[in-house]
Amino acid sequence: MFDKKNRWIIVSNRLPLEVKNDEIIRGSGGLITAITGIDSANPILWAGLVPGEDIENDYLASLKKLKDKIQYHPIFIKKKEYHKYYNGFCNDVLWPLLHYETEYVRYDLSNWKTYIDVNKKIARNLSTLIAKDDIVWIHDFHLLLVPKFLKKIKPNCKIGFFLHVPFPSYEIFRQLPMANHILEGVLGADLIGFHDYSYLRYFVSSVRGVLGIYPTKMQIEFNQHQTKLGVFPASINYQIFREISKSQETALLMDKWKQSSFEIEKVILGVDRLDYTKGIDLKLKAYEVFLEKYPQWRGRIQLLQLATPTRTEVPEYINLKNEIDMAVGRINGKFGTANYVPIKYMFNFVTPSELAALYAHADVLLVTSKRDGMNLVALEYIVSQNNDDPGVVILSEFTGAVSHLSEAISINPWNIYETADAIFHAINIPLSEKARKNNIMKKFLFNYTATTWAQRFMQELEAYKVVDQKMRHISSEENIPLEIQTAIKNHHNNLLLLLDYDGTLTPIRSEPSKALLTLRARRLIHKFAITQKVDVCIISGRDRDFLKRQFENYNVYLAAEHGAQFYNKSKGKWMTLVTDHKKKWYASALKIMLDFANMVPSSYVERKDYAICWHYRNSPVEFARYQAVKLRNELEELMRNYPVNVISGKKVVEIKDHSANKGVFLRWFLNRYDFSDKAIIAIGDDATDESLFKELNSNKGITIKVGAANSAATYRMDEHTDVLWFLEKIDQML
Ligand code: ADQ
Repeated sequence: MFDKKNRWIIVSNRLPLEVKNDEIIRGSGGLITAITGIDSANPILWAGLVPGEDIENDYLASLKKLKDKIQYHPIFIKKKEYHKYYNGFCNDVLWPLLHYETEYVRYDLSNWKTYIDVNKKIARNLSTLIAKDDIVWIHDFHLLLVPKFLKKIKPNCKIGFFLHVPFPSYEIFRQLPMANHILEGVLGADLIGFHDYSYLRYFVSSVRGVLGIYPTKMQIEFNQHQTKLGVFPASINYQIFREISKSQETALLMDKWKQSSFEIEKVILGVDRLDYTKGIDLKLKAYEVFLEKYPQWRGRIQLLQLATPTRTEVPEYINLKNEIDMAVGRINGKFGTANYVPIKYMFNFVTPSELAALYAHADVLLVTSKRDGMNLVALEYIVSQNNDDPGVVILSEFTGAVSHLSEAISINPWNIYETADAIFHAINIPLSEKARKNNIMKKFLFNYTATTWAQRFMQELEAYKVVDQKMRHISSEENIPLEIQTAIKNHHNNLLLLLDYDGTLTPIRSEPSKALLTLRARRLIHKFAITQKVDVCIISGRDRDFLKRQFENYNVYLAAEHGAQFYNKSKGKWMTLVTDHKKKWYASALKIMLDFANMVPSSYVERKDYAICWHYRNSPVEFARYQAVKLRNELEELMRNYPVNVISGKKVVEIKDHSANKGVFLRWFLNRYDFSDKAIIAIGDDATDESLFKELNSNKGITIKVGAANSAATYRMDEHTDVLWFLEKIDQML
């Protein structure tokens, strides 16, 4: 069951409150409408940036006076930094790119760096707020990296992310130079929500294309962390909009509208932020075509366009405003008379009652967005309609809302002739049909509110099984945990170290041959190897030649190919530990894989003794990926009666003897040699280390996972640099 007491920490770019002359002013916009519409029994804390210099005291004092169910947590930021992050990256890069408007994109490396810094700062700030059962819900494209940064500091905290804007197709998204960082950032979340299924599908294909991962069933595994995906269309607070639309104030305002346009028979309404994505230019063109094609309506119909000012200081937006102003002037000049204004155009903010009056007054709402994550205006219009004389919605097929508003008239806004005909059709729909349409959609919105939206999302996040709560964190900012120190001391400083290689002793490199030991790591291994008290065993998926080269002069045990081959340091000899079934499968698998290597440019086959890998990291991406799926299927089909596993890794397909397993190796190793007088510590970052951890846990050893993923290990560290710090600390102890 959903726990009503859990606090929801909602995080958005900005807090929805501004302080002006000691007064708190509420902002407007789709995200604010959706979040403030939530009526939840869970306590809500809303965190967000507040830009400005020396404003902390005033802001906090004003907040104190505010009476609100929601608590607010401001994160103060200097205006200059905010400008670079918000205008420089969010609005100059992400907003246009995510809306397919690539010609508006302006890259600036230093703005990207600021975006990273600000996301990091927010994550750090949040980490000081989060209590044990809090659930964190991060909103929108301004904060795409926060999930990763926060997960790193608070791995046990449930983190959700919701994208309010569209996610574009892979072909668009891949243009973003930092596409991989953005995806890695957001994949730190446990659940990612979208308005529409198409956005989810595009996200999955971008993850596949950019990161080379193959997500399954709405779930993505990246760096051994699972992220669930889901579709949660945002909604509005039905009751609030009904109440406002029925209020006296709204009725008075509506009368005013009626009086001011009493000769007008039909009113078409547009309510949009003045943004290039909203397609106001297309709306005006379509309206012009309508007046041309249906001259009988001239003098009897009016387009009321409310455009909300947004980013008014930015050149592109100034140009857009000029363009719209000119188009409105031209159309009014062309069709207007002394008594008739075809377009009434307002460029300002309005109060909720004024907006409700416009909604109730208009016969048709016309939405011509070129791209729109959802479009809450359409929902607000439907809910605000009077039951006796409801209006009709004409809705662009490029909005998320079109999937949920089944009775709206769907149009392609680029087809201005179709839109003109849709206007004609809409104003001629009989009342009974309009009522039928409005009732169906109103009923849907009565049941599916902003609260339902939030609860569905949070319930799914709540149900998410977060990483093992028991894993204790080892950090270079603290000391080695006392239990580990005691275990080492109890064994008189005698120690067996079981160490993975890639990602543990070295960082993961895209070129495996470049993942070499640093001087710092070499020095440590050398020091351990020469003391009598410490035994080191390197256990890796690498083949024996590579390990031999890396550890040539060190007196350490080596287990290559996940323990299939073992180097006995006292005898200076390699031995094979897996049963040799190789003859049965190796040659035929190799033949198939070589065929694929010939077919796919720049791909190659790596022959290990008990495994074969087909690597395609430098090959043409799409083609290679397609062939990788084919290869895997073919191998699984042909090898199904042999003792092998076929695994798809990062740009690699591997077939290996199934007894080549680190856990199996460890069991053999501990039986073969007597380490009973030694404390045993295993460190690894990979999925293949899990069998080793399980085996060692049952032998009372100390197991340490590197990275944030779930694991059977008892301890965890953030990254490979912490491993070196840890080993140095141990060295100092001995
Ligand atoms: P927006 O782009 O802001 O939101 P939208 O969903 O249409 O777009 O919401 C606009 C909001 O602002 C509505 O609640 C409306 O009432 C209000 N509004 C508009 N004009 C106003 C005016 N002149 N004065 C006062 N209020 C006004 C982003 C995405 C959308 C997505 C939402 C929610 O771009 O696609 O639907 O988030 O997820």
